[in-house]
Amino acid sequence: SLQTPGSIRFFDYRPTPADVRAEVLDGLGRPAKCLSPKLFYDQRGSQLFDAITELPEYYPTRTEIRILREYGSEMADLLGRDNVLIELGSGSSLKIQTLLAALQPSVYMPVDISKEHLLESAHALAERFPNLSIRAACADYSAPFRLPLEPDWTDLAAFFPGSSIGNFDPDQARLLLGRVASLLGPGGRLLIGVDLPKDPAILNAAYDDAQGVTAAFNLNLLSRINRELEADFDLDAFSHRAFFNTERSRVEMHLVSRIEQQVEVAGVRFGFRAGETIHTENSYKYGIDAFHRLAEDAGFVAEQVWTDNQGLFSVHCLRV
Ligand code: AVJ
Repeated sequence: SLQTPGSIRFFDYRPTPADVRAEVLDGLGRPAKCLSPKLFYDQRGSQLFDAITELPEYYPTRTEIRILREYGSEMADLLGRDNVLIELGSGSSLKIQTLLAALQPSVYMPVDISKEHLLESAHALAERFPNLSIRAACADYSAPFRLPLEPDWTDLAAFFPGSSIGNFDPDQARLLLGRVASLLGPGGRLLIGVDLPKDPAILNAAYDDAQGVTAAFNLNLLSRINRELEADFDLDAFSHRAFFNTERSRVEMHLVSRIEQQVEVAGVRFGFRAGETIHTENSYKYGIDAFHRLAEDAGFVAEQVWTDNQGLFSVHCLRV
């Protein structure tokens, strides 16, 4: 571990960098072509995602923050204070800032796959909360992961905002929640943001906004592949498609080939029929009962749930 100034300690578990080449070739080689949504977040993609969170149509971010502000002290009562608070996928740690004053953890442990992002936001947080002890862990929580926990720390809580759980298929989501439950141990609490099913028109607009920011976010995947894998995707020959799949309760994002074409990626040729798609993201939406079932299958007990007054988004408190 590396000692940085102030109250920050940094632990690098060196998440193995995704083998982008192998992943892309595997996804494009399947009968139903797909690419992992993890690949969205290069530098430009992360900027575009930040822009998405400010769009009028993209309700999740601002709605979740409103819920956290409104019910922060109730959440703190359930999560407990003076504990160790782990945040999964902390990113720029914006949401936790609305909760820190209420939660008053003795240790805050942001976990993120991006080292730069993690260090930058840990330093910003240390300046705003000079008395907070921060243990930043660079790790990939989508696979089994280690954390810098001390054996005598028994009072653990976790925060998993943004409905990021919705990017996993239900089976993977159950596995991930199960790992979090065993990491927290008996009595541990998880505060988790979950987007709710709703009028498809609202969902379709949220993932296909009028300004085309989400379209740019989706298409940026192809620019990234062009740059990193010496590919020759013609971005004008693909279009963004997003829709709510009611049967599976998920928003799907695709890149649709406008024409019949061939694309070369890392020396391999892929044919596209006109109208053929690359499936780039699922964003599952769970009603309260459906999420309770998932959480209970993973070893949690549902303790409390808060929503906004329009029923757009939910924040659950779960107990191990
Ligand atoms: C980062 C998974 C919460 O699914 O809403 C936003 C990503 N994709 N617009 C989501 C996303 C398109 C986002 N999450």
